[in-house]
Amino acid sequence: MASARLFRDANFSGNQLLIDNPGHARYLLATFGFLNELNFNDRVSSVRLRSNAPAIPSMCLLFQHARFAGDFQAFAYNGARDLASLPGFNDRTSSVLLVDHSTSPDITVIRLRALGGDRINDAIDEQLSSDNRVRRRGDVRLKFVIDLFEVSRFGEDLMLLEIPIRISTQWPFGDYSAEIRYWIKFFVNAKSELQAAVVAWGYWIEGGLLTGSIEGDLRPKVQDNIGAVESQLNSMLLELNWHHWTDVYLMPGSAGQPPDDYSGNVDDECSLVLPYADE
Ligand SMILES: [Ca+2]
Repeated sequence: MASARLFRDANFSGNQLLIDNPGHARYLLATFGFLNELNFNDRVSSVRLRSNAPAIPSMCLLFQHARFAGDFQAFAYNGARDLASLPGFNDRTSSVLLVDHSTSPDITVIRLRALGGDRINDAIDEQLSSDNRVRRRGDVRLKFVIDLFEVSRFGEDLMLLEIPIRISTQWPFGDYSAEIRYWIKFFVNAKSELQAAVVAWGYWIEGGLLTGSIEGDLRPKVQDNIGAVESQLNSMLLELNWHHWTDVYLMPGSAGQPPDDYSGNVDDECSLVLPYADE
């Protein structure tokens, strides 16, 4: 098993809460609801990490917000590790993720935002250009998502592609802000190539008098674009077939080579972990 014991106070004192991953699942989720119910939301001040499988690089990630969002700190362990205090993260944790990494000696980590660069914004701008009332109002965001329970994908690693847009309307109504969202699943196909599929989609539109009519317009477009988003992603992923990938999974932020500690913000980057086996 791999586990994290959370303590209310520094130096392993005060009330404690055990989070256990007995079967070495890739991801073990301790949600906001779970922490909050047991009076541990924004209360964690020290942590004991334990694993009885030293061959498996384990990691404990503390997140600032519910739903594994916001700032996070990732702590690596493969035996016993004690965090007597949490500098910069004291009393902030609102959800916790335990990760057991691949045991493969050969792993490549790819940071998707860094890899895609401006091409991601450019590709989206091209898709939006068919409608002159719609334009992008910021960078396209790539986010790690692990609990999309709304479509029964709790515990599955997905990448949220979030496109902030502005929709102009007729005078006197002004502009409306909106966001288009696609949730992406990465997988390795029978030829050991990396591929991606859209498994869910959605949108948010600023509230107002025209929200309903904007939605009537936007909804079919978001749905119609699924194929274009998938083919653009897959053409970008073609560049990554320099190994025979055996698996793929996601980590939030700019992950290092496991089992390195790291930290960041979920909104900033999303990393692919790719074990491989070359002939
Ligand atoms: Ca918090």
